[in-house]
Amino acid sequence: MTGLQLPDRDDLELLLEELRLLLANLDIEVVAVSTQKKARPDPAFLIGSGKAEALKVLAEGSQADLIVCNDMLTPIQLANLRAKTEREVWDRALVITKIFEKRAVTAEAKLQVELARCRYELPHLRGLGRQMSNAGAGIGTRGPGETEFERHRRKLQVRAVDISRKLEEIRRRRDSQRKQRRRNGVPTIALVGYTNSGKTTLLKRLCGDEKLYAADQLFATLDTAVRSVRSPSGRVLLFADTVGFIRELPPQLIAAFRATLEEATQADMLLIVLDINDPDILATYDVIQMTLQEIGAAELPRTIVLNKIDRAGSFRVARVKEQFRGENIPVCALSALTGVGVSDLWGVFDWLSPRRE
Ligand SMILES: Nc1nc2c(ncn2[C@@H]2O[C@H](COP(=O)(O)OP(=O)(O)OP(=O)(O)O)[C@@H](O)[C@H]2O)c(=O)[nH]1
Ligand SMILES: [Mg+2]
Repeated sequence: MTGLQLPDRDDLELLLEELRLLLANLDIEVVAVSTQKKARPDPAFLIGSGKAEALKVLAEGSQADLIVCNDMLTPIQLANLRAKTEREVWDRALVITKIFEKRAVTAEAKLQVELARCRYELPHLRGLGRQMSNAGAGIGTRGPGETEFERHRRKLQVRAVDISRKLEEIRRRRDSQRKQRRRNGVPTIALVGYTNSGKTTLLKRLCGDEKLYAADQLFATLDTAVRSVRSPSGRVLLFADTVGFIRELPPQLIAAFRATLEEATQADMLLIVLDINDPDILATYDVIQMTLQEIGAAELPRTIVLNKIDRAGSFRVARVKEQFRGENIPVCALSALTGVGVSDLWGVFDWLSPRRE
């Protein structure tokens, strides 16, 4: 595993720790870590070329088959690192995409992941194709690899367009369902937050549907699930579960999961679910803010849910609540797993009414 310490990056440790966890979710064990301080990424290797050489030695010494880079690699950097280290090389975006591939169950999730994969591969193919044709071609002739690459590239392009069309249909269907709900006067509340924070567990607790899948793994949920719930005061509310966020979620995935994430952008309120035991809870909250901004949901009314209080002491609960007080947003501390504190949540929905068209 390798990563760059750039001047504007103060969370490399965190990113690497998270990358280790992401890899564990693919049953991959990290045997060695190598980082480098640099003013800016090297265009050829990301890390310096000497460091790339050292990485090869490190990989040999620790018998690593795979090199995983925390930073996003350009097609050229990826090809160069592969050649230099004689190892398979992945970047963070590819690791996350692979977990999504592993978790996708429904047809929609599979299509979305495949689209993200196509969009990830296309620029890489272009880079490789250029390299191959430069290597073998004389002036005015076609490179030996070019036609093969071109064929594969065109196939991917056609597939990407095809999937986009299917997803667009799904989006339209969802949109008209949402409009219908609004006409019926039912407000929608979307559960958003970091992966593994307990969104699905909270939805299970609220609606009692045991079939919803919650698990101690990253990206357990890749689909939206919308459930109607009757509040203690007798109001009907809709809750939408969504795909979890993570630091540096690849843009291809955000784009491909638009139909799913739109459930959040179109909601009347967001429940931002945080794990109260997260030692970097404020940094995590910032990541969520940024992701919400990217998907266009930053302006929605919100409530902060500090989850998993069954595993935190009362001092911790009070302290984290205090930290969020300045945000001027309702904060609710609860345990989705045991149900403690969940009854306090209902009050925040009292004034909620569905958006007008
Ligand atoms: N101790 C404790 N564990 C919890 C609580 N809520 C959720 N969990 C556990 O946290 C893990 C993740 O829960 P999920 O509900 O799947 O989390 P999620 O936010 O939906 O995660 P993704 O779908 O991956 O984004 C599971 O093992 C849950 O049992 C809680 O209040 N207390
Ligand atoms: Mg979930």
